[in-house]
Amino acid sequence: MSESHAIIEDFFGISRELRPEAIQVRDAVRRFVDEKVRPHSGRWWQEGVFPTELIDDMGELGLFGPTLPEEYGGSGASGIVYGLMMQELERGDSGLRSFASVQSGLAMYAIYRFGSEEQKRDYLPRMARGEIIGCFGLTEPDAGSDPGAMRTSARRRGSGYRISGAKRWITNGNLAHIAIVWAKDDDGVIRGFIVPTDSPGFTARKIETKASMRMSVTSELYLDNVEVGEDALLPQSQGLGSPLGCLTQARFGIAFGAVGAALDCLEEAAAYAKTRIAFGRPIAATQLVQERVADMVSRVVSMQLRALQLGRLYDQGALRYPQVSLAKRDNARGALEVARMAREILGGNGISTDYGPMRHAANLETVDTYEGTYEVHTLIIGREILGQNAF
Ligand code: TGC
Ligand code: FAD
Repeated sequence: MSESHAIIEDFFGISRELRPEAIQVRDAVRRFVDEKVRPHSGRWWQEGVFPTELIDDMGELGLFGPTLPEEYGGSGASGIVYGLMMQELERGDSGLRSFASVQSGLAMYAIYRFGSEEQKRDYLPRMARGEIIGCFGLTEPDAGSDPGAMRTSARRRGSGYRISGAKRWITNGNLAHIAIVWAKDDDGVIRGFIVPTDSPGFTARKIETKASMRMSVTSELYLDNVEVGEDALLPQSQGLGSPLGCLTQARFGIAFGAVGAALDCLEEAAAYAKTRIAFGRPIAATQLVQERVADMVSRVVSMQLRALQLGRLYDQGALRYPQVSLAKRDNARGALEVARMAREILGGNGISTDYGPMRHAANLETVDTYEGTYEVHTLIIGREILGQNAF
């Protein structure tokens, strides 16, 4: 990392608050992203390609399920270490972080938190190595912000279940070997199921029209009378609180990930401003560009402090989901604002994927929306403070 990048990242001395082992992990993931991702991310994004060849490396780096105990393939990492991993992946591209978020925070966490001992031993170590990829099917064509309105059903049939329904906007859908599918049982209670994606009646269709998150695979899932055994049910899952509990894990990672995207934009814009000459001097020497840069640094510092405190609460076992909502809401929006400002500083070059800001800005439109929109998190915070449900 160049000296000026270090000044930007540590403007408020964040690294001084991190344990040496956390810095070691952060820097190892940063090296991986610098060497294997950033040189190619613009092209992969343009081509709409997810680099599946990196999955083994990501498994070896311990990026899947890091907070889980070692017996299930994790490393018992702290929340802060998990967050820093997501930060560094999102420096490369939000789609790369999404891949890891879904694998770890959604699919693996659902099995860890709601699965049987047998399911945990069967799936988690292989998922930690990246041998089995998971996706998480909660959203439906007519139920996004309000997942309780889902229509997918799991009807009792003999000793198993028959699942029917459609899921939309599912990250990793066409890459996954298993889908965690949320469905209503005969009593209308939401339960989670591990559904192998090669089950008869299961189809995944890639959504090809995205102008955001182009490096990530996003799919529609169709389940047409998919038969699964009793062993597919996540036995501890019970009600909407179960999938929402998984979202808390992934939203936590997004709060850190957004910092990575913002840092990448800010660093690129600052470097560009120093070398781009207009009216006979570097644009960095103009007051308006300096004001922009100060605004960007200010937003990044706020985001870093929010993420760090969120990580501390996680590690103290004191984290509450409205706090995660606030951090996800404001860090996703903050990163989007930083990316747009960086794009402006790069002028015409700013709209090209030869540079990062436009790609990050386009991705961050999704980050601002998925895992609960800005408005949904606003209402979660409002409900927490005011005690009134305004959904
Ligand atoms: P509500 O009554 O508020 O809650 C039902 C039960 O769930 C509990 N709960 C939570 N528990 C843990 N974590 C959370 N974040 C929780 N939020 C709520 C709640 O305490 C209650 O428990 P209990 O025991 O009292 O029954 O339910 P509601 O129907 O009013 O809905 C609330 C609302 C709108 C906040 C919720 O439905 C919501 O969060 N909607 C947004 C949906 C969303 O975020 N979907 C994301 C899909 S996954 C995704 O986008 C992956 S992106 C890929 C990537 O990360 O890269
Ligand atoms: P809607 O719920 O239809 O909302 C539309 C608009 O109305 C939004 O602005 C919303 O904020 C607003 N709105 C809704 N209700 C209210 C209210 N009460 N008050 C004020 N405003 C309101 N889902 C998964 O399950 N798994 C995944 O892996 C996954 N990956 C995704 C990947 C991508 C690239 C994208 C784009 C989405 C992904 N999602 C996934 C879905 C995502 O979580 C939803 O898109 C999101 O929760 C919003 O739901 P919706 O799109 O149906 O919007």
